[in-house]
Amino acid sequence: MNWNRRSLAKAITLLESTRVDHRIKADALLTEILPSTGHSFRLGISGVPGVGKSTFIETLGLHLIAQGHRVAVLAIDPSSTVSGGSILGDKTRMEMLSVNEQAFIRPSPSSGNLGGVASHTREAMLLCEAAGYDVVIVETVGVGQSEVAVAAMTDMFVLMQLPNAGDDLQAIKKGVMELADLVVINKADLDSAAAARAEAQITSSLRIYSYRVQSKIPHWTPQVMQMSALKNFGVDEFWQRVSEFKRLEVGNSRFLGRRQSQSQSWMWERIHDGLKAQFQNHRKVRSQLPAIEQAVLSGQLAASTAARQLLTLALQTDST
Ligand SMILES: Nc1nc2c(ncn2[C@@H]2O[C@H](COP(=O)(O)OP(=O)(O)OP(=O)(O)O)[C@@H](O)[C@H]2O)c(=O)[nH]1
Ligand SMILES: [Mg+2]
Repeated sequence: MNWNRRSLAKAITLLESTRVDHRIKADALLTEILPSTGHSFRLGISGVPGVGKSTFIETLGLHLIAQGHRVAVLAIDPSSTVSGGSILGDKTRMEMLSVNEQAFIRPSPSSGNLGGVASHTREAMLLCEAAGYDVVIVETVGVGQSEVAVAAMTDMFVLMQLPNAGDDLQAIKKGVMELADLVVINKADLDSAAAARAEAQITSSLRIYSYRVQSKIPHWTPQVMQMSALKNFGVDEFWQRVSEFKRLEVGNSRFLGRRQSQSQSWMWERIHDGLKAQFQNHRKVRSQLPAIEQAVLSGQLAASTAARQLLTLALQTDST
């Protein structure tokens, strides 16, 4: 297939459609392109609003394009699933990258739950790979579960922090820290002493959180570095670290292992979501649900018994 940015954008729109005939076409397309996917480096980037994600991705993207790469940027914005609007992926703040022929920028799908949005983004990532983008960046704001979703679809997960983060460890949620392969302290130009403090503090907390077993096989351990995306300081070093991560993880087969387990979890996640949707739409379930739920609330029926009754209804082959 011959792709340009317009046909890629149209194909992604097809993937995001909820129409049944579109979904059939989209699945056929995914199956067709699958052999040409997987050849990119998938980089996840997360951080609180204003940390400098857009500034960094623009600087990094242009840097990579200058080296001959083609860069796609996809966004998962948890707020868009609530408001229907997209605060991420704003092209205005990646002005130079968005007009570059070697870049493709796509904002977050603006409808559906996080699971659905994440699934669309994964599929969009496959399309970008088939279209020849060899670096795919998936961006998310550091709120809610979206970081888990991004870490679960990328080869390397990067958490961006502000220099003051180390002072009170405010934005550093333990769970998110555990996901990070690399923590970048951005805006180091504003306060170098604070950035150095943050680096030391985050380095020591990473050691605490890091539960990775010691092994003789060389492997990557989470790292911390300083950067100024605005002043283009540290961006070169960032990519060197990414390359080192890739070299090590490909060498010890963890790279492939991570992708395989991601695909497997993705399949099961979609099965669970699909079953749940079918359950909720099942005619008999819908008609019985209010009464059964009420019986649970008033203490007449044990919750587990209610669940079994509803599941029995849903699993009856006659779904009319
Ligand atoms: N001094 C300094 N300012 C920066 C740096 N990186 C980004 N900024 C500024 O910080 C502000 C926010 O940057 P963005 O790149 O829009 O941040 P973001 O993380 O994409 O924010 P959201 O899209 O709202 O989540 C802008 O005014 C940038 O110019 C940096 O390294 N140093
Ligand atoms: Mg932004």
